[in-house]
Amino acid sequence: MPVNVSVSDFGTLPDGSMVQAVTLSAGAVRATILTLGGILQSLQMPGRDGCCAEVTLGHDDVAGYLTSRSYPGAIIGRTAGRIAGGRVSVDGVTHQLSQNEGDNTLHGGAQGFDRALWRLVAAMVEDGAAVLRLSHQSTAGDQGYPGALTVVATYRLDAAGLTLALAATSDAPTPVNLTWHPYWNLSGAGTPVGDHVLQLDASAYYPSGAGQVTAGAAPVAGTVFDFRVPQQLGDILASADPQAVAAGGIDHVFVRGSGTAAVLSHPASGRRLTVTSPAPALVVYSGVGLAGGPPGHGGQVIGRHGGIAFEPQALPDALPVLRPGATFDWQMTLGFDTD
Ligand code: G6D
Repeated sequence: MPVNVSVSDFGTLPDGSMVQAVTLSAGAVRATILTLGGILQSLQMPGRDGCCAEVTLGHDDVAGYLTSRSYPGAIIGRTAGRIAGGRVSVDGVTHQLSQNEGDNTLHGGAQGFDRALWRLVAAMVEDGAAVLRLSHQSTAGDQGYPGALTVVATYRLDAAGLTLALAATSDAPTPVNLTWHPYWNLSGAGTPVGDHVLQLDASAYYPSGAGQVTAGAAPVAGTVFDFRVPQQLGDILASADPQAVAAGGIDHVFVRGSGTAAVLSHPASGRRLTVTSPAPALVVYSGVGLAGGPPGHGGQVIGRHGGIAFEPQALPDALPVLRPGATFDWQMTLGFDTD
């Protein structure tokens, strides 16, 4: 399989810094990643008709990413999800984090990892794969978090698919719960994902409470969130189930089993996305709040439910604390195939 890596300038940040774009290709799959936020800006894959379509939501300029409130394609940190009141306690000391969603902290605060300019460490062909390595240094006190955190992100594309691996180390105890936030629309047309079919390896989920801060886990059996059997997304997005109505669709934490985390398919095109990760939880977000954001690829209007995100992460009631000498490892692998 032909594998290639190329680097180009994408655009400048308000302070004049250049954002670079690195394109990894393996066969008919092509991924473009930005040094801004480690963002997956584009993913092109073939369908039944052979031609390649854009299947991840993104923007064609830096302004789109700085304007968006949906974290399209971004590496999320230090802590994914919501933290009530933005307060975390580490070893008995309470830290007030950046509160960027009312009183809560969402996805690492107002200037989370999605807004950082990551350092391009290496872009190369290695062992038959197209590889990109980025790094980010989050200083002590960044967004209110204790300790200085160093993160290395490694994207790897080969015949097996696209893997993102994250490795973090810290010089003091700090909460860490990293994830990745690409949105997927396998139609390539940007139409709502109601025509996609989803299967999840999850027998429990966390119903959302006030402010979308989750309470305890509950079985999916007997609920519209039972995706152990494949379901058409349109059925849940239009469901009268109180949890689906309150979230406007799907915006829930699912408790992972030991199998493939998620399989998303688009019967009309034959495209299928397979998600695997060792993380114990998977947030599934059906893009409830995507409408009204900046234009997508080629000026495409991104509407409500215009994409679906799968965010492997820690369980919401078990926020990991990383201590000096340890490494926080996280990984997600995406398989792309066509029936
Ligand atoms: C995550 O679960 C959250 C959503 O609630 C949020 O709106 C989105 O990120 C931007 O998926």
